[in-house]
Amino acid sequence: MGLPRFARPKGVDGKSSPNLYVANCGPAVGLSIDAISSVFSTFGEVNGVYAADESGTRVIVSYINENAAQAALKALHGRPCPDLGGRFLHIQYSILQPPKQVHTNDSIPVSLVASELNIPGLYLWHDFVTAKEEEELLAAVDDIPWRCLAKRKVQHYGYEFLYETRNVNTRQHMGELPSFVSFILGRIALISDLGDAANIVLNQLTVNEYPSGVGLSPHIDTHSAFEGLIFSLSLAGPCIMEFRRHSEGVCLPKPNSDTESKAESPDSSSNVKRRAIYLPPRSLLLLSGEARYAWHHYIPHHKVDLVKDSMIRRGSRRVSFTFRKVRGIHFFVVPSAGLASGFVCLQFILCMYLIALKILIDLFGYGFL
Ligand SMILES: O=C(O)CCC(=O)C(=O)O
Repeated sequence: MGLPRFARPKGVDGKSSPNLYVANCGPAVGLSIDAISSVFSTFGEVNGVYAADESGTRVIVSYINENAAQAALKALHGRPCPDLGGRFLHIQYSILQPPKQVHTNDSIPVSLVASELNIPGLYLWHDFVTAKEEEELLAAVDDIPWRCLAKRKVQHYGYEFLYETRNVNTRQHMGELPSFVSFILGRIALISDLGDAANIVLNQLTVNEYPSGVGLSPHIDTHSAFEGLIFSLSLAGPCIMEFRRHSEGVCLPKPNSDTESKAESPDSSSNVKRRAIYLPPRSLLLLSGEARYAWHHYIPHHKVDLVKDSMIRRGSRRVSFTFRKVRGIHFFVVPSAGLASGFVCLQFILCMYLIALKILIDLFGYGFL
C-alpha cells in the first residue's frame, strides 16, 4: 500500500488539521524519522511521520487529533529545536488529499484465467518458465543489440518482420531460433491441451521490450505473413491484454492489419465485445482459432492496471517473446532447436538425393537402377 498523500499547505494560515507540514526537517538534513517522531510525540499520539516530497527536507507529522497538532505547531514553529540539532522548523497545517484518480482500463473486468473470457482458442499458462529461466532469458536478449521503434525496442529471430511493408521477408532466413529458447519450444511441444503439439511449427520470434506504461495498438497479426498459432511469453513485468471483437458488418478487422497497425481509439460502441486478461510475468499466452483470427488484441498504455480490485503497477519494463510460424515455410522447428536442425538436414539430404536420382534417370534411363 502507498503512503497517505497530503496536500502542500497554501499560505501560512492553513486550515487547522491533525497533520503538520514540517519544513527544514528530514533525513537529508541529518534528522531521522525516529528522532522527529520522538520530538513530536511529546505533544500527543503520532500516527506517522512521512516524507512530504522527494527532497528529504520536508516531512508530514500526522497526529491522531488536532489539539496535539495545534500544540506542536505553537511550541515548535519558527524556533530552534534543541532535540533536533537546533534546527529552525517551519510548520504549517496540511490536509489529507483524496486518492488520485488513476487511469485504468476503462472499467472492463480483468480476468486472471483465459477460460473466463469465453474466447475460443485463447489459453494462458501461468509460471510457464521459472524465475531463474526468466532471468537467463532476459540476460540473453540484453546481450544482443535492440532495434528501437518509436515507443519500444525489438529483436527478430528466424525471419525479420518488416514494419514498412508489414510482412516478413521469407527469402531472407536469419537462421534458426536461438538456442536460449530451445527449452521453451520443447515445453510447448509437450502441452497436453494442444492435441498435436509436437508438430507445431514455430520459426519466427519477435522479442518486444516495452518501457513501463507503453502498450501496443489493437491488431490482428498479419494473415499473409503468419499462419497458425501465436504464443507470447511475458517476462519482467505484467500487463493486461484486451481483446475486441467487432460485430458482423461493423468495422471488421483489416485482413492485412499487423503488429504495427495504427492505434485505434478505445471503442465503447455496443457493437464491440471487449474482454481483458492479466498477463503476469512468466506466463505463456496462446492465440489460436477465433482468438487469433477474429479478435483484435491490444495492450492499453497504462502504468497501473485495476485487476480484481487491486491496483497493479507495471514494472520498469515488460519483455515479451512472441513465437509465430511464417506462412509457406515448412521447416520442422518444434520440439527442440537441436532436433529441428536434424529434421532440416534430413529434408535437405532427401531433396539432394531425389535431385541426383532424377538426373541419373534422365541420363541413363531406368536401366541403371
Ligand atoms: O507483447 C505481447 O505479448 C504481444 C505482442 C504482439 O501482439 C505482437 O507482437 O503482435
